[in-house]
This record gives sequence, structure tokens and C-alpha cells, in this order.
Amino acid sequence: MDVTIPDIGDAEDVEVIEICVDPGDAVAANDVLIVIESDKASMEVPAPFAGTVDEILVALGDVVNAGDAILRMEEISNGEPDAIEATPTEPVATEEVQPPTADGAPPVTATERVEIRLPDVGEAENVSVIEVAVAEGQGVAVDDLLVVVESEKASMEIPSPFAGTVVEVAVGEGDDVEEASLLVVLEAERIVDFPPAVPVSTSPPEAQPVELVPPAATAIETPPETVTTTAKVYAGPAVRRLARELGVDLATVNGSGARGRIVKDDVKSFVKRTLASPATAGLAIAPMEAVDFSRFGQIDVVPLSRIRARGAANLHRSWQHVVHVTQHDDFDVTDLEAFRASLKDEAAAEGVKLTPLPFIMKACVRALEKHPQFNASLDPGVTSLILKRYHHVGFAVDTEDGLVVPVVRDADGKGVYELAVEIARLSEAARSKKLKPDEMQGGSFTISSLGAVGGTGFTPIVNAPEVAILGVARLDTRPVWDGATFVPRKILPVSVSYDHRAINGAEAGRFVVDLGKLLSDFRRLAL
Ligand code: CAO
Repeated sequence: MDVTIPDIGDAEDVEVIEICVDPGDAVAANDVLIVIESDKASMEVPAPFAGTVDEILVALGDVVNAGDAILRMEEISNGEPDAIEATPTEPVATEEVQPPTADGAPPVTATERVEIRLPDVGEAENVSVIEVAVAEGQGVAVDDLLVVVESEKASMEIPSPFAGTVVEVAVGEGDDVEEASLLVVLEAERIVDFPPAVPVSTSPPEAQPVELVPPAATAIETPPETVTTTAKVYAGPAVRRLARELGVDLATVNGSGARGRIVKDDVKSFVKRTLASPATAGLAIAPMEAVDFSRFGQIDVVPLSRIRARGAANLHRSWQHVVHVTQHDDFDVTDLEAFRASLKDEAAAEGVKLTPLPFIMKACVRALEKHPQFNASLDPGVTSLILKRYHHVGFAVDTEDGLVVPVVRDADGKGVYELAVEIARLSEAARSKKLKPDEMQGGSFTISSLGAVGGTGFTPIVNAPEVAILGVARLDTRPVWDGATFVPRKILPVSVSYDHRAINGAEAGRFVVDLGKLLSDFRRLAL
């Protein structure tokens, strides 16, 4: 059955900004399927019924309107998404069972101990409890959050399948768990439906077996880096993503939604309040005043794409946090260019476009290996430098929607041809909007090359939380004095911006000199 965009009021041409499910996923009614965003608001589109996702009919960035089909779902008739389920024990009725009355057998309440266990977590390994939202003795309603677990890729909320009282909390925050691990024991209330035609009896009838069908857990995409949350947080994926983008710790936000659920407006209000508070006012810059430029002449107003808007926020954050210093240099790459020219046809025959960038990336990785503080991040408290043993090198790609930074993973294990192929593949994926999220994450150093565009130099902004970035300008033939005469040499201007909190000036000088030696004489890579 097709699921369509519901009535979205006055909004038209809204953008799909998040797809929360994959084909094959089992979802419960009201689980978020996709998130759409107009220029005024974003809206989560929930599953109208429990079922299995057959096919997704939209892609990120698609523009949709009310009535458009977004995905195809197969309904599970009894509402039982069997792929995602807690594992209750056999229900055992207790003494609170009441006999039915003769006149219509009203439902009666029974309680039973139910063990809530970790559902199937797919191929996830290293699942740990990041949040325990209930305590022993606490009453819970259906769907109240019990526990949140997190793997390297996703976090998963385990809601209560029944109303009742928590009699045991079997896990604590930080515990490692696996499929079927006991999480919580509930004294669950359930309604016993007696058949209307049950004959009058003087003794209580046996309780009818009741199928205990917990609702599906809700998968929440998180970035690969570990998010540590200590307080109870009840928020959907879009809200968690917004909070991550804005750097808001959801544990400190009050939720105004049902059962204290945090909605996007809560996060936005929190940011506004924080910025306005005296504690942070000293850091805030006076806001730009809105100017009506049309008073001075004709204007066009072009809304920023999401990529551009997000990029702007990230750049601003880097600009404010990182203590930038930029070191400039000119490398003599005459020999490297001759080498590259000699390989160009041979590479082209293998379908490889050999630009200077893969050579530069190769040399960078070697320089990073020698100067690990450039392949690092500062912890947020600026108490330690986290040196990364991996070398995932990001590179800036200019797309029509704005700047995108795909990441070449394990660049240290790749040769120049492999790097060239990977750079071409990732920049093509970036331009055709086909980059996967994990192809833009985990970078440990970035290169921004404007060589094909032009210019003699620029000061790149560090791609925080990385601590250094290499800017490459256009290589040019210049007259260089060789001691006797001027000779034509190919000169590559570079600029390395770094976070002065992590790297001192002398270290930066040595890094740049070593990089220059590698690019001036590529044979050094063999040493
Ligand atoms: N000097 C002179 N010429 C250069 C050069 C340099 N530093 N770097 C590349 N070139 C040449 C290439 O050799 C190629 O020439 P041929 O077609 O004759 O071989 C031409 O410029 C085009 O190269 P390219 O752009 O196809 O490939 P690339 O490997 O140099 O770069 C990529 C790939 C994705 C980095 C680039 O296409 C791009 O998007 N650059 C913009 C990055 C950017 O916006 N940075 C700013 C970020 S800060 O706002």
C-alpha cells in the first residue's frame, strides 16, 4: 500500500530532508518514515499503520507535495512487526482477575510479570545501554521510554509495550548488551477480554492467554562518533540530528511534546535562550541588522540550499572555535609535473585522470605520518590531543548546491592511481548528490584545491574538529634564480591553516617544509 504525504497546510514543494527507514524495515504505527521541510517548518511523516517497508519512492532532496507517494508498505494485520520485538515471558495471570458479569462480560484487569528484552539489533555489534529512563517502582504507560541502546551506527529506543510498574531494572548505563538481554521487568497491566457469550460461573475463569505484542523500537540515526547522554532523552531522529548540528545536549532541554518528548522548537528555543543569556552574551557578536536593499536598487533573493546553510553554520563555528594561523609556501614541483605528464597517457589508458591532487594527497599522508599532531583533534575541553592512527583525507568539492567534503578512507594504504580513482568517484558522487553519509564522515585532515580554478593563494578554514587543512592554489611557471640565471620552474603555492591550540608555529613550519620536500622530489616517498 502506498503511503502518501499528508495534508501539509499551505506549504508547497517541500523537501525530503531525512529518510528514517530502509526497505525491509519493520515499523510500528506512528514510527517516523521520512522528514520533510518547507521554508518555514519541518514535519515528520509517521507510519499510518504497523507494517514492513517494501520500497522507498523518494530520495533525499526530492521536492514533494501533499498526496505524493513516498513509500510502499505492507500492512501487518495484527499490528505485529515481528522483525523488531521485545521478548516477553509467558504471561501469567495473577489473583487480580475478576469474574465476568452475566450482562455483557466487561473487560477486567490482570497483571503479569513481563520481561522486556533487547530486540533483534541486526548486525550491530558492541551495543551498549546509553540511557535508562525508568527506575524500580516507577509507573509507566504504553510507549513510555524504558531504555536507549546504541551501536556504532544507530541508537534505538526501547519503549514500554504495556502500562504497568517497573519491578526490576536489569541494566545500567554503560552496560554492554546483546539480542535478548534482559532489560526491564514490568508488572504489566493487561485487559482480559472474556468472550461475550461466556456462561455465568461462580468461580473465576482461567485467564485467557493474551498475546503480548510490544511496539517496534525506534531506530535513530546517529553519527559514527559516540554520543554520550546521561539524562533521560525522548526525541525523534530529526530532533536529535538538529541538536547535533547545533551542538545542543538534549539532556539539558525540556520537552514540550507528549510525555515530555523534545520537539524541534524546544531545541531552537533552547538555543535562543542560551544565546540571550548573560553567560554567553559576552561571546555573542552583535547581530547583523536586516537591511532593505531594495531601497537602493533592484535585488534578487536566493534562498541558501541546505548544504550551503549547514556549511555556513559549520564554517562559522570553526571560525569561532579554532585559533587559526595560516602558513604559506611555494613548492617547486617541476620534476613532479614532468613525472605526472609522463604518466598521463598511460593512466588515461587505464581510465585514470591524473591531476596533481592525488600526488598532493599521497605526499600529505606521508607528512601526516611524520607529524601526527596534524592528523588529530582536540577534545572539547581542550585537555588532550586525540591522535588518529587512521588517515582519512577529506577534499573540498565544489557542487552547484555548495561545498561538500567527501573523505578518502585509509588514504595511507592507497597508491596514486587508487587515490585518483577514489577522488574522481567521490567528486562525481558529490556532484550528483549520491554521496552516502559515511563517505562524508571521519575525515582526519582536509585538502582544499582551487588549483583548477585559479588564484595565487588563499587562507582555508580548518574543518573542525580536525586541526589542519591544506589549501592548494594554481601552479604556475615562474622564473626562478638558480644562482647564475633565471630558469622556468613550475611553482605550486600552498597554504596550511592550523589550530594554534593543537600545533605550534615551529611544528607547522616543519610540516610544510617536509611536505614541500616530498612534492619537490617525489622519489622521497620511497624512502
Ligand atoms: N594548478 C594548475 N592546474 C591544476 C591544479 C593546480 N593546482 N589542480 C588541478 N589542475 C588542473 C588539472 O590537472 C585539470 O587539468 P587537465 O584537465 O588539463 O588535466 C584541471 O585543472 C581540472 O582538474 P579537476 O578539477 O578535474 O580535478 P582535481 O583533481 O584538480 O580536483 C576537485 C578535483 C574535486 C577537488 C575539484 O574539481 C574541485 O571541486 N575543486 C574546488 C574545491 C573548492 O571549492 N575548494 C574551496 C573550498 S573553500 O571554500
